[in-house]
Amino acid sequence: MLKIGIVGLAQVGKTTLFRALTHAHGTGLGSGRPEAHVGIVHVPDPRLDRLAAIVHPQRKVYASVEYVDTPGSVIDLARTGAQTAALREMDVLAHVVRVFEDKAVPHPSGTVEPRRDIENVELELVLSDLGSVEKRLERLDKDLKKQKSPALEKEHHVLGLCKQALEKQTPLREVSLAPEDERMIRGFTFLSSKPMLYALNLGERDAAKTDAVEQFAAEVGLKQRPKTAATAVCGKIEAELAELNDEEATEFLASYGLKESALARVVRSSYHLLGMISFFTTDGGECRAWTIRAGTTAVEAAGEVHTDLQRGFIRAEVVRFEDLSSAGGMAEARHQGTVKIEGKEYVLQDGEVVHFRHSA
Ligand SMILES: Nc1nc2c(ncn2[C@@H]2O[C@H](COP(=O)(O)OP(=O)(O)OP(=O)(O)O)[C@@H](O)[C@H]2O)c(=O)[nH]1
Ligand SMILES: [Mg+2]
Repeated sequence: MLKIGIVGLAQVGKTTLFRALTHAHGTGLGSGRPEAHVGIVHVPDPRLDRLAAIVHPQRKVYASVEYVDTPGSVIDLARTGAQTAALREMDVLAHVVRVFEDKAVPHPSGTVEPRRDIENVELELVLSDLGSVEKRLERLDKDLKKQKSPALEKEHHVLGLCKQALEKQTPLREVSLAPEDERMIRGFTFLSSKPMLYALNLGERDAAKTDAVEQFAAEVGLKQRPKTAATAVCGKIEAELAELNDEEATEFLASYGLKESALARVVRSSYHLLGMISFFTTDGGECRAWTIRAGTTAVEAAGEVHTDLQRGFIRAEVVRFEDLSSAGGMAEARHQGTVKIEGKEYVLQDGEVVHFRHSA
């Protein structure tokens, strides 16, 4: 399951956002409880809703993601060894950036300056990684003096590249390494290598503009950079939204001129950053969304559903969501010729509905 760590400076609205996200779509586990810091939430997906309306399954199972709320400033977390471990487990860091002005909530640095906060946090992640890299390089130097080894020399070389980048304050997510080199250093779970989603926490005044994220991103100095994305939220509004039922929520959003809650946007951006896509199954009385990496083959995807399906894989029947939706049913889609039979090596595309044929 995708793990999204909510990080940022102190008092920027992390917990407010976390509660809103987990309360609104929580699965029950930890959601909505004031003391909870981990919450598993369903990923809203209108495509799954539409499929269920066609297929009439007994159950509808959304994909889920895990949000982790981190307390206080991420700078303090990155500096204390024990806490960094929690950060290292995350797939994505959602950096909540304070943009809202509110005299009742003093900013620890005295003024609200998103650009400064973004730079400070980035620098801290870079420094934390530089510390780890230097320590490992020292160790490698010692070992290589005792005995030459191609594997260690290779590691030394790759970490050397990382060090060079970090010394120039370039986060590791911007360093392009060969896939094998990337695999080699994956175990270090460097903080600056994690995809970063900037969640700009706007004030109520700007709530209607959360759709216009580009404008705010430009104002706070965020440029298009590798493995980063920006989204805008309004913590206060999201917190209110979380208290409403679906119908009320839609109305409430509309009153602000918004189409969807922040959850959908946060999840979508995170998926996108990680190159994740969804496919659907409708077997066994269950309509279900699955999350896979882009590039996953049909036989690998079968393994996500069940190891038996992977082992006994024969063929996959694949239809695009749009085709099934417009056909209004599987039989009609077949009739229209949009259901394709694919083999093991077929690469699944986002939004495909798949039925795996397998031998027992
Ligand atoms: N006006 C306004 N206040 C907000 C917004 N989001 C959060 N706050 C307030 O800011 C204060 C801090 O919010 P929290 O969500 O606790 O912030 P945090 O980042 O979790 O704080 P720490 O965990 O202590 O670092 C609270 O008083 C919130 O009500 C917002 O969008 N607008
Ligand atoms: Mg908090």
